[in-house]
Order: sequence, then structure tokens, then C-alpha cells
Amino acid sequence: MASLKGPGEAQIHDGSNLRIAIVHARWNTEIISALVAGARRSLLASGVKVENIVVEDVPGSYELPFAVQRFLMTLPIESSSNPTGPISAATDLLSSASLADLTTPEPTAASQQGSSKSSEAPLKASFSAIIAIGVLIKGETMHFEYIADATSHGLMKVQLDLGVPVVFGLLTVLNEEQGRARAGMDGKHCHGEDWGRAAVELGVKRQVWAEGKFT
Ligand code: RBF
Repeated sequence: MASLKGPGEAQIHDGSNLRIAIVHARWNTEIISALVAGARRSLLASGVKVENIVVEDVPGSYELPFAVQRFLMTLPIESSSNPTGPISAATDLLSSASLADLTTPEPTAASQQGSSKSSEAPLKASFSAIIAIGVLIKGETMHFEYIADATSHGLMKVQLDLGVPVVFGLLTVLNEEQGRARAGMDGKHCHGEDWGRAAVELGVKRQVWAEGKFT
């Protein structure tokens, strides 16, 4: 019988035109590694090109909102003038442009059709979606509560402020065992896979919604 929990029937979305970032904390590294691997697996299975997956790490979950915000405050220079790819040409927009530049929708799915080299299509936004991954394990002090609250609010704020989907890959668990189980380390389901699929779905839907198309 299908489980009541989880994101429901898996939908297939084509991620071949997307550029996705994974930003993860290093605390509880073993669990993090399994979650990141799961997210990468489902991104690749959804057609996201390996060169369009960017992975970066930060010390702890508390740093995730800032890192995500900085990632999204970059603008790739169009590939025709940038043979080395968008990453090396990323520009800090804080000093050079207004926030409006960041919320400009990406080229729509329709506008990318017909391009013989869709992977070289210029992107207006730096990333189609970003996955923030961290593992918070409750300890004896109040740190867990403060970090969980600040991080979740920060991630929500940055996605609404910048108009780019931020997938919430923050596990807030009571012990290591709960974390290992949710990362699929006991051979069961890895939540990182759901996060990869969520990033692709939101990245694709963001393009479709930008065309004013709603199902
Ligand atoms: N970061 C995590 O990602 N997961 C944790 O479980 C975690 N626990 C912490 C517990 C304490 C007592 C402290 C001081 C920090 C913890 N951090 C954790 C690190 C935190 O997210 C951040 O990296 C540091 O506070 C530096 O800003």
C-alpha cells in the first residue's frame, strides 16, 4: 500500500535546461554526504546535466541562508562571451545591480525550444533552484532550537525575496539514528532524492508559470 507520507506520486520533469545548486553544511558529515548523494542522483535521473550541478559546503546549517543568498546574487555572463562557463564569470551583483535583475524570470521553456544548443542558452538568473542541506541533531542546550528557527526562516526569506525556489533540505532530528534513517543509510528511503526532484519540479514550473501557464 502506498504511504500517506511523502510528496505523493513521483512526477517526471525534464531538468535538462536547468542549473541547480546544492549548498550543504558539514556538521554531521556522514549523514550529509548520503543526503547530498541522494539529491545528486535524482537531479541526474531527471536529466540535469552534470556540469549544471554546483555543489558548495559551509560549516554549519546556520550559514546556509547566507550562502544561498550569495549564490543567488550572482549572474552568469552569457556563454557566447564566456567559453569557460557561467561559474567563473559569476559577478557579484550587490555592488553592481538592483534586486530587480535577480527576479527577472529565466528564459521560458518555449523560448528555449528551437535552440540547437539548449545547454548554451543564456540564463538570466544564476540558478533555476537551489537545495539547502543541513542536519541538526538536538543536543543538551538550546542551540538546536535557535539554529533550526533561524535557518528555516532565513531560507524561506531568501527564496521569497529573490524569487528563486529554495528546497528545504534541513533535517531536524532528535538523535543520529533518526538522521541516518532519513538519509537512507539503513537501506530505506533517502530524503535527498525527494529534494532533488523538488528542485527540478520547481525549476521547471517556475519557467512555465513565467509564461502565464497554469494547469
Ligand atoms: N550545525 C549543524 O549543521 N548541525 C548541528 O547539529 C549543529 N549543532 C551545533 C551545536 C552547537 C552547540 C553549536 C555551537 C553549533 C552547532 N552547529 C550545528 C553549527 C552552527 O550551525 C554554526 O555553524 C555555528 O554556530 C557557527 O555559526
